[in-house]
Amino acid sequence: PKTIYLADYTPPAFLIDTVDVDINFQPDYAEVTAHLAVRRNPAVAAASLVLDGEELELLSVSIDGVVTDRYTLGENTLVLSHVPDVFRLSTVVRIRPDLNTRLSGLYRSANGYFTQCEAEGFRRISWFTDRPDVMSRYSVTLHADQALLPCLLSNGNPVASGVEAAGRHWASWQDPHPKPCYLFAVVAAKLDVLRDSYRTTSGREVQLGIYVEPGRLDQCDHAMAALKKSMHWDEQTYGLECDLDHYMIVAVGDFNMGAMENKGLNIFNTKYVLARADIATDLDFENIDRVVAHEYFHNWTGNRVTCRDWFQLSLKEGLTVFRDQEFGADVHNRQVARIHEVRGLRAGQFPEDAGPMAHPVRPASYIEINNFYTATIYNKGAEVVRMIQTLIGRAAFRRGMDLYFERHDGQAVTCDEFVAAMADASGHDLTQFMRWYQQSGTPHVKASGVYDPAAQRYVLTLAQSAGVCGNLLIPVTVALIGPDGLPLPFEGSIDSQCVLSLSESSQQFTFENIAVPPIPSLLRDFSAPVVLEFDYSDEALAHLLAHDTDPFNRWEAGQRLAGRLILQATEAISAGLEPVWPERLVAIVSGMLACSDETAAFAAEILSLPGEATLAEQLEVVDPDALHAARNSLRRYLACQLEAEFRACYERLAPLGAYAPDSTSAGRRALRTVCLGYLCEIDTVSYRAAALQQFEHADNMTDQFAALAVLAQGSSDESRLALAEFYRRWHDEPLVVDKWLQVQAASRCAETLARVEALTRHPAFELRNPNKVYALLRAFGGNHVRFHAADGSGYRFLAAQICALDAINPQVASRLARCFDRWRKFDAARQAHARAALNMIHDHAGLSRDVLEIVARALG
Ligand code: BAL
Ligand code: ZN
Repeated sequence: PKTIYLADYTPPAFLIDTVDVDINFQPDYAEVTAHLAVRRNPAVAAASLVLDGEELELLSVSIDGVVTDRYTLGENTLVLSHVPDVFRLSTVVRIRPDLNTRLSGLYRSANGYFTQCEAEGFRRISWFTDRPDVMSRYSVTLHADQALLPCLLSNGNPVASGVEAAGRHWASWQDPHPKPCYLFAVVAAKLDVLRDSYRTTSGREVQLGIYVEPGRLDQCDHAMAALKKSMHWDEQTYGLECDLDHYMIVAVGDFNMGAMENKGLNIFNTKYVLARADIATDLDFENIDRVVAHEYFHNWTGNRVTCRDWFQLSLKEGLTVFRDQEFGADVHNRQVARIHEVRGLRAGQFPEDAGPMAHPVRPASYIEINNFYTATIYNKGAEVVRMIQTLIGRAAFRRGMDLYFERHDGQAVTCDEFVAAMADASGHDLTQFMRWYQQSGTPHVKASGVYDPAAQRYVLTLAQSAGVCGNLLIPVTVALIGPDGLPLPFEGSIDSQCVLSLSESSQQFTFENIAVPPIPSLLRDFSAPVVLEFDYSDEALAHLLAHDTDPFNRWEAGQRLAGRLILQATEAISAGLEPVWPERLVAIVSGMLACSDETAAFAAEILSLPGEATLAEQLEVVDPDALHAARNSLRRYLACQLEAEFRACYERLAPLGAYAPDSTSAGRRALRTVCLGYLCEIDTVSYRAAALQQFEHADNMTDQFAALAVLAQGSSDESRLALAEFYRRWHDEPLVVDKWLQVQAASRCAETLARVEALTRHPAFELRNPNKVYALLRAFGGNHVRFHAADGSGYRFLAAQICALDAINPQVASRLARCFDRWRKFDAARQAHARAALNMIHDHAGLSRDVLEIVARALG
């Protein structure tokens, strides 16, 4: 397969000003007629127009209304030589949406037809120059059977509709905004709709609609509220108003991604729309808020200003994730939101950045662009945007956003243009900062401090690891915590903290008039996506955990302390010794259990130990069994030492009334779940009975699923009973069935692999449905101790599933293949098993470009 390089970018040779598409849905095919107003780009000298197409049955090509055969059909190209400078190109193709199992382009799902065009799906619908810097005005007409497919939707505004012979109907839509073809969408389906409206600050009335499978309107209220909240937030925070008359969200159960920001016609995975207290957890409610907001925010950051090419993907994704993070922090719990972001980054992005798929926020090359919708583009990209805000300040950042839209509204641009707007609006030189877009890998920052009591001076030295592009500009937010737990004021500080700019390989920062020896609180609020090394003593960490005024760093101190102890215990267990746990922890945990309702969510985070995949990154060679045993041993130790406290806390946090998804009640539930988890480590009948009691009597999915998840970690009768009952109750709710699959695939039980294998044959599982694959197979691939089984059984199982899935849906198969990323972290025997499994995938006949790129890099 061909590698595509950023350095090879050239502007499009032809521009397409308007696109008129007509799609005629027939029982086993669709006929697509497209009329394109094409004109030569005067800036580019090229003789031929090269169009992209995939799996299109070409019926005719016309130029200015005259049918022509003067074209060349390549494997995935249609080349027209010697075309006029300005002309109307018409093509007619036949496509087979019912056979499209890749879910890219136009495809069938349970209630009708849906599209997904990002990144390169439009070429599976019609011949086109499928690249984001070709922007056109679209008119769309759809024809279909009226009874089977009553809703006919596309981008923009409905302009006309009518009936046709034989029980068919048609509808036309016009999108006034020029857009790249990746934002094109149509839906032809039988759906119910929840309608509402929103009046913008300037008085535009926007009609809102959420379209779902018939019978599910009672699961749409939360998404509608989230949409209105996001619209308001973007007006308040960035002065950005909705530019549409119609904003529609359509939910579909078969969808490769989470959701898609098509102009005015967002298509969502049902997972991020449907919610009701009895079927969705607190986390589901919060994720819906975030994803609805994310797609809405794309309307400006992505749609009004889009990407010049796919190497710039983070221009829209990093920025939009940053915006949805800030929205989430404002409407939920800012401290806990930041902790979740960093947990996610460490569990997903840091390993990616240290593995075979490491790439810069702006990659230099790719084989398959769908493989680059990654944690690096999205989450590290968001951290990069956040660092700009930290360096230049919130007010200047807002000015930078205004300038970005002033300069680039309606354009397809690059990351350089975004950063230039920030630099110009703030007066900061961000030249060095651009290296964050060019360099892969997680930087390490080494810090050390020296206190001089005579001079009352504290000197902090910060050093960064050298990267291939040179030193980065790293914002390090710092405070100094005194022995009494109070932050020490110092010159130049605001609220006793400051942002240091680390730009050289090593720099010293001097703090004067420091009367007592401080403990530095470094990288506050996780001010940069780096690994911070500072030789904190256990006492210093306990002090920060108790007193740091930065909540993130309080949590961080706890994670550092627990992580250090677990890694020491892992070493001991590997050497055949029993781990020893210091008593200090007991008092700390006991203190956290005495929290208020308002701080319960935060306490739950402190009491949740770092995960195995995150800890594994700190080891040279990972022994997953020892790591797993060490982490569980610490959980059991704390549970035994603090049994009464955990029990009292669990009882104190019993539900106060009917379920509400607000953050305070969610925090109570989160901490109660943590307590139940610790208590069940003691593995007595009475705690399993308590979990079963919670499972049976919960009036909401959060509590019910939490109890199930705790029980599913064991193989007790209670566990079997709860799993069977859960499926009996919920087998008709696909999203709840996903939870049932996921909880079994994530179980630490020795028989998990056998159970997962059996579940692949269960009627609840479908290899064709991405949500089912993610719930069962990807969850198993993320089950550190079971996927990395010493005998290689986990690797062999997943490799076979990847090969089978690749023939159906390469995009999803390729995501599954990423579970192998860190195979080189393990011992030689495990590596041999993983290599054999990867070779088996690599040699599989007919392997897609998608999976090939991942596996070749892994074997690289
Ligand atoms: N643009 C792909 C889906 C998303 O990030 O919103
Ligand atoms: Zn996005």
